[in-house]
Amino acid sequence: MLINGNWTENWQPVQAEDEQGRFIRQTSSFRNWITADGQPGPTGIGGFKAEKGRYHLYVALICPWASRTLMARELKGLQDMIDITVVNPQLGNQGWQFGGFDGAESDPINHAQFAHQLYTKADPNFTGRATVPVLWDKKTNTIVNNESADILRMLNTAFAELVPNDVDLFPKELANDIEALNSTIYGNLNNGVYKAGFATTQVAYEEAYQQVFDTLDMLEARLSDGRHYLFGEQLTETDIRLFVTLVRFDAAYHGLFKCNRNLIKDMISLHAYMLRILALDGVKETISLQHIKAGYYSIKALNPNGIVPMGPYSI
Ligand SMILES: N[C@@H](CCC(=O)N[C@@H](CS)C(=O)NCC(=O)O)C(=O)O
Repeated sequence: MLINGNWTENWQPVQAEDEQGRFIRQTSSFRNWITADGQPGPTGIGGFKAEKGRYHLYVALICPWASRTLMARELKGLQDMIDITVVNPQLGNQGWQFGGFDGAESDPINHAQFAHQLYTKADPNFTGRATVPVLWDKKTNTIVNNESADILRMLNTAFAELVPNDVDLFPKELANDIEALNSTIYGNLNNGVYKAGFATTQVAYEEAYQQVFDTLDMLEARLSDGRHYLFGEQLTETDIRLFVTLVRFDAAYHGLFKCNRNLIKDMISLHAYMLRILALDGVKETISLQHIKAGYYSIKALNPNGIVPMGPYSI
């Protein structure tokens, strides 16, 4: 991580934990929003007007948080508005690196070697982890936002005038229900699998494992009435937030994070739902099982020899 703008190589997957050995995730630091007219969004300051080609998205294909933003970019048809760069999926002693892996690219904008250099360019005294996704503004040379939940939501509306699109990932009438289900899915599942994987005590692991599978059971029951998506026939941001975890589950969380009661493939409705979303235009292009496996299984603290499992299956 960076401390006052200096990189320290003492990287640990567990960022913080409570007295019971429970994993705690860092909160994001850049919280500005791209808006249609450049006015401030719900957090941060203004000045980030939606303009074609002005913004750049740095992502890792291993990363479920980055993957949310990539899916929104595809589903909202913003490929020509915002370019992307994919980092190397293996986290090294310098964190995320550009290039050096099949499908990983060099940085065409800042010519950085590591993602932490984007953070120090934006803030020379930055303290914190250099996470992806990073939404970069080429005009003012800074990070607009590094919180995927914000990016997912701003991409739903910011470019509406430039790229009219029927897809509404955050319909007003579902706002409260979306917030509530997002929160359950985030705590118990999106982050819950990390809590299981990075627990440092048996009790913290078992608690997280239980929450993961209780939530999967709840979602399996919800989807078993034949609905297409979590809220019926309309795909929302909650579906994106669930999908990115489901699609990584069997390849990474089941083995590496010890969430091994069953595979998603064994849950009939959830599996069908996952495949339904995977089949939407552009979604498959945002998923790389090769990056997912190589990335997760490169976490030395959990897999010291770096062996990448061959199974359980490809999608
Ligand atoms: N709150 C952030 C979390 C992003 C995050 O934790 N990304 C992970 C990759 S999946 C990361 O970059 N980790 C690097 C590190 O912790 O040093 C978001 O949702 O955008």
